[in-house]
Amino acid sequence: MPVVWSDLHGSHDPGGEIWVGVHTPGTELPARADAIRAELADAGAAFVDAERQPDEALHAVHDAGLTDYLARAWEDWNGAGLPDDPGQDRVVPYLFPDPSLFSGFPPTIAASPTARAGQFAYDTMTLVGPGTWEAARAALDTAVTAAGLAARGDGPAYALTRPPGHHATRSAFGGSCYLNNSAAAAARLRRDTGARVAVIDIDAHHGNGTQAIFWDDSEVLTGSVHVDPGAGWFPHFLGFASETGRDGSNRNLPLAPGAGDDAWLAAVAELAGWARERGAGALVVALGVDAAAGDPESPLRVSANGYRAAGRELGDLGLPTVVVQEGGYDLAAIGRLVREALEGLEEGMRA
Ligand code: SP5
Ligand code: ZN
Repeated sequence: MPVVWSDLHGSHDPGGEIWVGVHTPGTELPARADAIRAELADAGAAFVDAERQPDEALHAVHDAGLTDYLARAWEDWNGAGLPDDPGQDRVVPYLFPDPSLFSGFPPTIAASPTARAGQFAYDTMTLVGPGTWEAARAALDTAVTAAGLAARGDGPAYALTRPPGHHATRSAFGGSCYLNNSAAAAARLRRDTGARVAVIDIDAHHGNGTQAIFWDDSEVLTGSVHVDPGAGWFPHFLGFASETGRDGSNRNLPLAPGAGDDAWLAAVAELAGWARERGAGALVVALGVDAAAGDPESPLRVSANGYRAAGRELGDLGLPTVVVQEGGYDLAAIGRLVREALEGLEEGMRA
């Protein structure tokens, strides 16, 4: 299947993560996308450059407040001299305008770039540097380009997106995500096919941003299998089975830490069956490969064969399909894991 790609991913280097106030190295690195690309090139994949999409593609899933902020965040931070004083070369929030502060009225946009960051970021780990906006925008363009190809009906397409997207909501960024690539792909599939779209998220973490974006939309089904937030895992506050969306259009299947192929594949099959029963006519697979045993960001223990089997299960739906890259942080393994998932999907479609 075509692999849609943008060189601009490399202009985003978050330069680490600030976690509990400590600067840690972080795992969402430019080398991730390069490792996946190298493995798919070895497998003989055809690469297609992402096409710049109109702003409508962005605003189908994001408020202008967030996109206007992100587009200027680095320049404003740099312009205020913050890399020199106090010596912070990434945009980092320090103050979060909790709704309880405001007696129901909306906060004004803060004048200081230091405060403004907390108005749009919901964590301290998702840092903005000089090329972050260009890369995030290119990742969304990549996903939407792939969705356009898949909607033509000549087979599935894979969007090799970085930075990832499924934690970004309509109006806030976090979880290493800035713009929601999978959601933008779903919106494009919806527009081009007119069909009900299912987003099936098999990243190790709950796809909270995608859930929130489509919560009220019964024409976009959102399902996610992930490590149980109730066992202490990101995104902590969301991803519980009780979150069913308006009209039951959302489905969460949390798994215990340590769960492996059997439990995980049963959940993937459950989500696939649910999408089929509910009349999905097009599919987005939010493909995180961080559920693999050995990934540093999750305690799930899925194997490479498990990813291949998940691909087969989802391919067997036989729908116009776009696969969008989300997480996956074990640099030595992620290329192979993605390849297995994509080959499994192609096998499932042929079967
Ligand atoms: C797209 C995606 O997979 N995002 C996952 C973001 C989860 N990051 C949670 C990080 C939680 C703190 N990690 C501390 C690591 C200490 N070694
Ligand atoms: Zn993840």
